[in-house]
Formats: sequence, C-alpha cells, structure tokens
Amino acid sequence: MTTIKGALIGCGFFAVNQMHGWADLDDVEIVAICDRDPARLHDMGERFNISRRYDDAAALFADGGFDFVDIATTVASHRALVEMAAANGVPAICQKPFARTLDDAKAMVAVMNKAGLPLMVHENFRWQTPIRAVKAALETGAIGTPFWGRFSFRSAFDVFSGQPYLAEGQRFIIEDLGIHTLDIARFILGDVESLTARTRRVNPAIKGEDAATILLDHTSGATSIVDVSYASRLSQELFPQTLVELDGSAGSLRLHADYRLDVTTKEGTTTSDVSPTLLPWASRPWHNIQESVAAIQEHWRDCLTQGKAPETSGADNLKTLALVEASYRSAETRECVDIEALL
Ligand code: NAD
Ligand code: 89Y
Repeated sequence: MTTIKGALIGCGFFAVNQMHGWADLDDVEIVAICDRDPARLHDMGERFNISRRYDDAAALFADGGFDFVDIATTVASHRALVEMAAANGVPAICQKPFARTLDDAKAMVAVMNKAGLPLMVHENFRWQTPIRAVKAALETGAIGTPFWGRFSFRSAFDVFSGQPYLAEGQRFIIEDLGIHTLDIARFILGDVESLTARTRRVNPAIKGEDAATILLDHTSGATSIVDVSYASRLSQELFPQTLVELDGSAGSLRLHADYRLDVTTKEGTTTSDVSPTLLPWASRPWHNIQESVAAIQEHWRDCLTQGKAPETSGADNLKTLALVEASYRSAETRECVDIEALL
C-alpha cells in the first residue's frame, strides 16, 4: 500500500474535523501543518502528533514532501494559497466558500488547469448520508420526474461562538451556509438557469443577512426553493439538518426531521431511517457534517489514486458559487438573475 502524503494549511475551528478524517484513512498521512497563529499551530501539532509545523505557507511549499495540500483557512486566503499550490505543482483541496468573487474562482480554476493539477472544493454537504439517500431514492425512478423541490435549513443554533468571523462579514448566511444548500439543490435537481432571491437580517448583533429565500429555475424545467435561516427559533432545533421535499410525476419524497425519509407512490409510503453514523471522534449535533468530511476525503483519495475528476472540482463549484453571487445580486436589484451570463 502506497501512502499519500498531505499537508494542511489552517489549524482553526473546522480543521480539527479534517485532521480526524485523514487520520481514519490508512493510506493517507498528514505530514506537515501550517498556521500563521502560533497557538493554533501548536495545539493542532500536539493533538495529532505532527512535528513538521510552519507559520508561513510559502515555507511549507518550499520544503515540499507532500502529494496534496488541504486548504482549511477562511476565504480571504484561498486564492493566494491555491495559486501557491499551482506554482509548486501540488494538487489541492480548498474549503468553501471557494473564493470571494467568481472572478477569483475562475482564476483559481484556470491556474490549476494550466498546471494540469487536480483541484477539489471541500463542498461536503452533498456527501451527507441523508442527502445521498435522497439522491439514491430519486434515482430509483419511484417518484418519476421531479417537477418541484424545497431544500430547507432553518435554525437558531449559535454558530457565532465557534466561528466569530461569521458575525463580522457584510455577507453571512448565503455565503456561509446557503452555499451548501444551493449545492445540494444542484446535486439533486441539476443545474440552474436563473434565480430570484430575498434576504433579511433579523439578528441586530451581526452585519450580514441571516435569512434568505431563493427561487431556482432548473435547466430540467423543475422549480425549487432554497430557504435558509439562522434566525428561526423552532420547537425542535434541527441544526445542521437540511430538510428536503420533492414532488415528482409519480410520487413524492420527504426528508423529515431526525433523518426520516418518506417515499410515497400510488402503492403507499415507505419510511426509512437515513441517519448519519456517529464516528468515534464526532459529537452531536455536528456528526452529520463530520461524517460528510470523512466521505469527501475518501472521494478525494480515490480520485487522486484513480486519476478521476472530483465531483466537486473547482470547475464544478463555479456553478454553485454563481448561485451565491446571483442570490446577492437578485436580493439587491429585486430582479431575476441569469446564471449562464455569470459563468
Ligand atoms: P478559523 O478562523 O477558525 O480557522 C482558520 C485558520 O486559518 C486560523 O487559525 C488562521 O490563523 C489560519 N489562516 C488564515 N489564513 C492563513 C494563511 N494565509 N496561512 C496560514 N494560516 C492561515 O476558521 P474555520 O471556522 O475553521 O473555517 C475555515 C474554513 O472552513 C472557512 O472557509 C469556513 O467557511 C469553512 N467551514 C466549512 C465547513 C464545512 O462543513 N465544509 C464548516 C465550518 C467551516
Ligand atoms: O461554516 C458553516 C458550514 O460550512 O457549515 C455549518 C457552519 O459551520 C456554520 O454555518
């Protein structure tokens, strides 16, 4: 068995999950880590027993000795770090949001393409067990051709204590969380031609929008709604569950709270439990997200070893990022935005 060596840049809040995921793969080893914050670098190094530690990404790349880099920093540094990977001939994974702007994202895809290197965006929500179960149920054909969908994420969970920067940006929920929900909508119902969006800021303590409703026109002819909120106090706190509703020509499908999936046809309703596994290092309620980190990392390992393009390649993610950009544009202009024109 050949071991694939990786380096991780960004030892913050979420990267701990990525380090656990890599540690679970027998044929992948993280050999070096980097963070410009010395305390975070030290803590991660001690926790996962990594001795090669860098406070500067350029020095990490100069020393080399790894087969891919896992970029787990926040968005401001993504373009420079992907460009560094390209310049050093290193395949890269980049966290979401892939880039601040579509122009940056296009430049990042182009530079990695030119260098002939694989690039995957860590867009993991579509790898969640319940979302894969929805896709598999749709693909059986039981509900026929879907003509309508709803992808809903409504919560009042305090995400600001773990990720304080989320309260500071002019943009919040669409760029941070809705980006996943929009990607799920694309994954389930296919690409999008145009969209219309409305946003609100409910929480006065933050700068960006914390609720958004987005109407999507899919290329297939299906219509869907993506609705996301961190301002919804409900009888049951569902963080981080995405609820899904699909109506098709022969039936319907509902992914309810607590990972219960109903598939209804003229024969009746079949209910199944599509809960994620609680991995040994995971903790509720994050376990759904944590399991999807492990799944996307396994996918990356398989893509690298088999020479396949990742499902959420940089090029693919441009289409998700375009939906984010279009949502902000539509909310501002109150007009329907054409997606193809952005790509
Ligand atoms: P964080 O601020 O806790 O951690 C980021 C770390 O990167 C910090 O320690 C910072 O010092 C370091 N860093 C930033 N720029 C650097 C540079 N140029 N060189 C070296 N180190 C640098 O952020 P976080 O909450 O861990 O989020 C990181 C990314 O993960 C964000 O893009 C966020 O949106 C994403 N995220 C993804 C998921 C998911 O499910 N996919 C969940 C949470 C967060
Ligand atoms: O940053 C976000 C993400 O990607 O998943 C959930 C989150 O941590 C908070 O919205």
